[in-house]
Amino acid sequence: MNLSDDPGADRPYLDTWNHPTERSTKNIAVCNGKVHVAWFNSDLWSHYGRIYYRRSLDGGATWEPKVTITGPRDLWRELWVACTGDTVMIIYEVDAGGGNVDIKYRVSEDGGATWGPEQSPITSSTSYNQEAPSVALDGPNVHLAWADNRPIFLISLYNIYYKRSGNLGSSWTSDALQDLSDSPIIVQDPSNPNILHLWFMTYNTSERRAKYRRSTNGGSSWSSTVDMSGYNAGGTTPYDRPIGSMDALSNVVLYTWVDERYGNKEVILRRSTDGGATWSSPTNLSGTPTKSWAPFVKEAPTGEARVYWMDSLDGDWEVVCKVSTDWGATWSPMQRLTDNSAHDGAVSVAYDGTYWHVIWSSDSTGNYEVYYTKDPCPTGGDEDLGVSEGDSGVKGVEIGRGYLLFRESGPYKVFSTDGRVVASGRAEKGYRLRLRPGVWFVLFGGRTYRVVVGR
Ligand SMILES: [Ca+2]
Ligand SMILES: [Ca+2]
Ligand SMILES: [Ca+2]
Ligand SMILES: [Ca+2]
Repeated sequence: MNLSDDPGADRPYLDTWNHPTERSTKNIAVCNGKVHVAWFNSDLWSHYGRIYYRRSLDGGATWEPKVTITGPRDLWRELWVACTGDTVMIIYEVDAGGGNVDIKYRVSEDGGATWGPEQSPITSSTSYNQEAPSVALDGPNVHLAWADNRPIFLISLYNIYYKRSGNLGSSWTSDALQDLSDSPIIVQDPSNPNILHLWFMTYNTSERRAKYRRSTNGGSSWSSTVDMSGYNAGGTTPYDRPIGSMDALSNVVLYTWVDERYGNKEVILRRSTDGGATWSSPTNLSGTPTKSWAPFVKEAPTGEARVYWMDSLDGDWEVVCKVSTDWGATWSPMQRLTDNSAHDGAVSVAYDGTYWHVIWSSDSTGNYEVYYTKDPCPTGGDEDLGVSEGDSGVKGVEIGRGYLLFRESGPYKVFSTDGRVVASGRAEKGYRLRLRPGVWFVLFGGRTYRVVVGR
């Protein structure tokens, strides 16, 4: 679904070509069945524009009209959307003039119906750059991480900072320096809210690595830095940074980044099952010969996990995905969310207990739009996937009353609409798989079909 549908350039990341370079974007959040999405709207080559917001009150089925969160004004590249209950925060960068970047935010306490005034979480050293805000919300508690180039001993380099608020930002702790570098992502484990995880990277002439810290006491103190990649990402442009993301649930932490130790840019995963104390060895999650970029990883309480990323397949870019049903231990083959000649990317994902909600953007209309789907991975446009009972000639599968009939042999997987695998195995020609009436997604013969099984 085209959420933005506007003649301006609509992108989750305010760069010239829809290609995050700092860290993976997070422009969607889901709480209490309400889906919250925000994005930049500008002229294609300009940072002058707006931030728009849209919400759905019915889990993504229907959407209210977009509203303006800020602008038109000079903005910067990144924003972040988070929610807890009916509290929603949109935090973003603005260009305060002369290349001075500041962080601002607005909060809604009624599920996105109305929004409070713009606020500034950082009030010291504001003439320097404050960038890359990332927040975790937990009731009235706000955990904020950002990057800041205020001078330390007269040297102005980017460092990561952290601060928190216990009252939705009415007051804050002081700015707590973490470590040298940039692009933080802060993640709270909903099962263990005192454990906070900090993703960040170093990217300078001597070191280009993905890094990690954690707090086990709600942000009061932090561990020393762990060098997660242990390898310098190659290249010297912003498009070579070890970009990534992270998620944590029930002490399972999935940590991703990008480098080319496997021969080209790949999405690499390390996994912790003890809340970030110890980590698995790196594994190559993407495994494509093309450039893999900007992974977004998300876990569900069922043990299902998804990773979506953008990959330069076919010479253009596609959003692709993999599914795990064992907390990230093993992963499905890669599937395409998009399959077109446009530049598709900047994907982020939220899970609401039933559905996976996915946001990305594409220039298929010529001026960038923000797209939404709650279909599982893999999927595509509903139009080219939908088949119904009685259809014939559909790639080896026939739908009957209460069953699927396989007209060819091969491995299959059946997903419920919330993305759970409900059946899998190898079908022999003529095999009938019994399915309850309803809507299912069937992966067979390398494609996914949305099928409707009648009563
Ligand atoms: Ca547009
Ligand atoms: Ca500033
Ligand atoms: Ca690759
Ligand atoms: Ca494409």
